[in-house]
Amino acid sequence: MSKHVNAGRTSKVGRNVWREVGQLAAKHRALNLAEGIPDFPPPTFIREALCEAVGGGNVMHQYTKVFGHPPLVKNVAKFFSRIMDREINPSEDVLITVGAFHALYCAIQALVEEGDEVVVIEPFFGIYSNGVKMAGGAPVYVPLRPKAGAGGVLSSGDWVLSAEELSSKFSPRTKAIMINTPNNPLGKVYRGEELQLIADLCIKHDVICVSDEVYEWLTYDGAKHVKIASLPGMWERTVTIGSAGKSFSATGWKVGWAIGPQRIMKHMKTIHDYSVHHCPTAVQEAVARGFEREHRVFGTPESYFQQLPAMLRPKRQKLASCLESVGLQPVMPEGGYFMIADFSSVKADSEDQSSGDEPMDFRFVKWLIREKGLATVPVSAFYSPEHSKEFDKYIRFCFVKEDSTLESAERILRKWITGQ
Ligand code: IK2
Repeated sequence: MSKHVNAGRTSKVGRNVWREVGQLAAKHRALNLAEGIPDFPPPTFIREALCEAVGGGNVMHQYTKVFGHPPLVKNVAKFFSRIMDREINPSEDVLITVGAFHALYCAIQALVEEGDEVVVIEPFFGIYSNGVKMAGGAPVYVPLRPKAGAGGVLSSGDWVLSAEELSSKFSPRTKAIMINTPNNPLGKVYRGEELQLIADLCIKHDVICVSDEVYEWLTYDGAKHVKIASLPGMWERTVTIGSAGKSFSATGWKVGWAIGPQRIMKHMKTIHDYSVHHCPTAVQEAVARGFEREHRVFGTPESYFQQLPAMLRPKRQKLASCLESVGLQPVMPEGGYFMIADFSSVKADSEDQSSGDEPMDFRFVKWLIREKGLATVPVSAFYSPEHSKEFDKYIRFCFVKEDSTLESAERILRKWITGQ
């Protein structure tokens, strides 16, 4: 027999729910409220910037600097210096990556080694746990749970951490903690005091915080996005990650960034250097121009970072009202562009999805695609095996969609549940 072809790390990762749902949705030509992909185009100014970049000189078609195209690095540093109210050094504190995904990969690979523990708050985006496991580390999970006694329509703000549980997970082996605010899939926007609790633990145990803030502009109902890196003592131990795909509704461009102190960034740069090396030049140029414009119009209604949440607010309401009216209990997100809903009171209508070993939400999602032509995502996929059972009565809907798409989803749900 030949040797194993794979390295052990490839066997450490769990199932890929995105691929499973995506393939089934394509097979059944289902309406897609599963993936976090806008079905409307990015704003005109940034599309024009890309056309200009592509139509520009030869330099736009050749390699640029390895750690980021200079205009983008400069503009990211300038923009976030203003947001974070501190001088961000473009050549030391910023790394441009292939989407936020690659920034997460570089952070994990740079920080985590065999035997390290990483605290991962649930629900989490898949690479947090799989990335840590592939690096030889051990994820240690802490779930957000609905507050005891919270009744009526829940808000994502009603989902909280237990301070005791969280602090019990820090040990001498803890290297890092991974947080996501606003959170995918829940929409939770962490309050200042919740971030302060995390910050205090990081400082006490000398732990690095990887803060995934790809939905930072998308907050509703007065919720304020707070950067944990801006809390006292946290700049030195935080990597803040962002995404042009999410910020400018251009997910296919795959431009992301990591911002942090040079003592961490230099190691992330090493991983970047020997994984992708360069990122594509023209899209970086376009994003650089996008940031230049956003810096100019920041805080005015002209700013896309204000326009996008303003556009999404009624869509969020539309989806929530539709879900409620058909008996799916939504958790109102205070941020991001996803909404989870409890389907337990309607599941009796779909008996054929109640058999087999799969988690209830996986079966329900597959049934909904196959029988009703609507694609969503099972929420237990965002939890560890030890906690997933507690959360398998929820599915995730995405509302960064045209109104007509949301109306089609509403028609499907109404027809199924109310027969009208
Ligand atoms: N971090 C989070 C929390 C994300 O949600 C994403 C984007 N992926 O979401 C798709 C989905 O849940 O349907 C990323 C990081 C990756 O961002 P990027 O596209 O910039 O790599």
